[in-house]
Amino acid sequence: MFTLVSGAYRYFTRLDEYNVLILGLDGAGKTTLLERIKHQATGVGGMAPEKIQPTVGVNIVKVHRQRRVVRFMDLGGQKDLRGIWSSYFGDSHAVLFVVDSASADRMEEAKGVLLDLARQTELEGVPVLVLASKQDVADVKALLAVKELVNSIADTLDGRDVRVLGASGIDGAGLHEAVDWLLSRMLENSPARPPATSSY
Ligand SMILES: Nc1nc2c(ncn2[C@@H]2O[C@H](COP(=O)(O)OP(=O)(O)O)[C@@H](O)[C@H]2O)c(=O)[nH]1
Ligand SMILES: [Mg+2]
Repeated sequence: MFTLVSGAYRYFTRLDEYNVLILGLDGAGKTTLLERIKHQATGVGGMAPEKIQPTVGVNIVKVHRQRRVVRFMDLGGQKDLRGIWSSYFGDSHAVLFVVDSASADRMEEAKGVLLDLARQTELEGVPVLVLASKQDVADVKALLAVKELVNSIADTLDGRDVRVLGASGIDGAGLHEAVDWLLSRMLENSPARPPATSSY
């Protein structure tokens, strides 16, 4: 009897947790997007964009959706900090890759980094959402350029869920859709990558 009751208790208090790695070049807009996601999810917080400093460690924001927790982890994107990304790969359930769509001159560099991620065996099969950031200042062609970037490495990304969405960390455009898409794909992929569990 006790096991039944404690089993039911565990079931109803169980929280599934999914980890999303926010990756991309330095200055792509990762931390600004994360602060906006936090603001949209909680109605509070969300650092003013002009106060955001280049990320050195890791910024973590937890968003509760449909009795699940999505833990966004924003890692520093400077070249010499990218080495630590791999220590988070094994525990991640999705990648949110941010490309500064207003910066045409760094597209090739972003493509190289995304290609490298797509080749990592520890990330095999995880859904990848590519966010074309700074849509509030980019022109229409910018989103197309990010789509082309992703198409050009489609062979390497093959076999996983991939989507490109426009977004802005300043006005919040695209972010609800981004979180919804990530959660639905992580749920679909959960037989391959089960969530971590905790209880409330
Ligand atoms: N206009 C505009 N500027 C942005 C946006 N997101 C970030 N920025 C600016 O881009 C710079 C780098 O942003 P940050 O979030 O620190 O990039 P990170 O290095 O990828 O974390 C900052 O000056 C931000 O204010 C956006 O959506 N629109
Ligand atoms: Mg940052």
